[in-house]
Amino acid sequence: MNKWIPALALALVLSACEEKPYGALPTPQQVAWQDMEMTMFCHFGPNTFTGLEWGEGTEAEDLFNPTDLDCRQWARTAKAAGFKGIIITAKHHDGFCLWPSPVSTHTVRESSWRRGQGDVLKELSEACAEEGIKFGVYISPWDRNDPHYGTPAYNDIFVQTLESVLGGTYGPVFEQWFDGANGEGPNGKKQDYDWPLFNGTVLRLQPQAIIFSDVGPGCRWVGNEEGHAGRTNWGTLNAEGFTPGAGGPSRESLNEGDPDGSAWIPAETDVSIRPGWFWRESENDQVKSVNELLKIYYESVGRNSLLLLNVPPDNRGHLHEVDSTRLMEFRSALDQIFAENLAQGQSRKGREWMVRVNPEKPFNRVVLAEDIALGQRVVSFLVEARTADGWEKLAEESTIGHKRIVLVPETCTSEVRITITDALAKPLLKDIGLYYDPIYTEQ
Ligand code: FUL
Repeated sequence: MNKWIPALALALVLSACEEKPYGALPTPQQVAWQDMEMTMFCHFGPNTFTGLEWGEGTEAEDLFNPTDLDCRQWARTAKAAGFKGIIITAKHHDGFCLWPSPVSTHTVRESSWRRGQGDVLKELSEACAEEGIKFGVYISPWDRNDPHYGTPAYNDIFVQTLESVLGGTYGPVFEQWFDGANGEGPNGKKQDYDWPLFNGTVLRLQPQAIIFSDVGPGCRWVGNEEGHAGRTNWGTLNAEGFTPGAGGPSRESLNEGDPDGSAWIPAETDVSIRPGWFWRESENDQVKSVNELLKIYYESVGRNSLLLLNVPPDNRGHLHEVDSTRLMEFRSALDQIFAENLAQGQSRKGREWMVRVNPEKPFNRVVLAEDIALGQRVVSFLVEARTADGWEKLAEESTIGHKRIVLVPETCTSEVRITITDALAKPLLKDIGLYYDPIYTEQ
């Protein structure tokens, strides 16, 4: 007999058992992106020295003068806190470039910082590579400095701006962040952005990059800057006909996604650890508490979203000690909460999953995960605990996606039942976990 026949038969049997994908699917890059779960945002530039949120674009280049830039400290801190990458404001709305852009005269090169030889992108990309975390960039299309802004020539200049960052000098860029802001330039005009051209340029130079904008294509804005994804949150969205910024979908759609969305565009939750996006001395005592950070974690990562937490470097070029200490406290809280999975084995019958638990050990968090590579399916589910009088409802919730953390009352039981009450296709749970959080208090 041909020795290949049994192997072929086995392959056929295996493929018959394979689950079929459903609906819009993520690319492998989008699956890897969502697995990162937490990334760090660094807003840094002239605003760090002026206290403004939106610089005018007329600031003297010499204003940018970090006294002790230490990108290794940013990368080390980010890594120790569990962030898998850093996205830096390479160019914010004021137009100042943290690298010597060949198409701008408003850059680090025109400043006296390091005698005009400095390059923040170079230092940060090298520091990220050394620490083994990823490097990403925010390049604002809105530019309050460029004299061409508001004319068709600006779109080509913006392409050259992108080329100088994404062309290879700084290595792989995991995410390109496009905010939708479209204000007036120095001549009082607004720009008609050529999004297909901008997105095409990013993907030509960095084909693996995830492009963030209000409507993707790689990931979408979550619809608020407070750190909350929708309790219902689909990774899919109907983005046709929408553009980033004012032409975007409603904030509610961005927050919840669309169950029948034709494209996989998952939500990214961007929020600052401080009141502002940029560092200010006066806000050193307003860094979010561990409890606030845990709430944000539960309502972003725990609701099928990636958390992009802004930790803005200070005017020395350090992550301030108040922020870095808070991040370590946040990390140790997460480590403590998720140290022990109290689920002791599970079995499945149709749409019901039974999970055994040691009745001596309380839990108050239920963590569920779908296999998103095959599409997001679960519309609603029920969590119940076995009691002497039958099943007691602990929670009734909607979507799951990459990860769903359900906060339930502190419970001791021998068995937990998860029932998928509605699904777009056969539900596929990849993971079920039960944990005990002794730290977070709901407010
Ligand atoms: C917005 C900007 O206008 C804010 O300054 C900040 O950078 C935020 C993350 O994105 O579009």
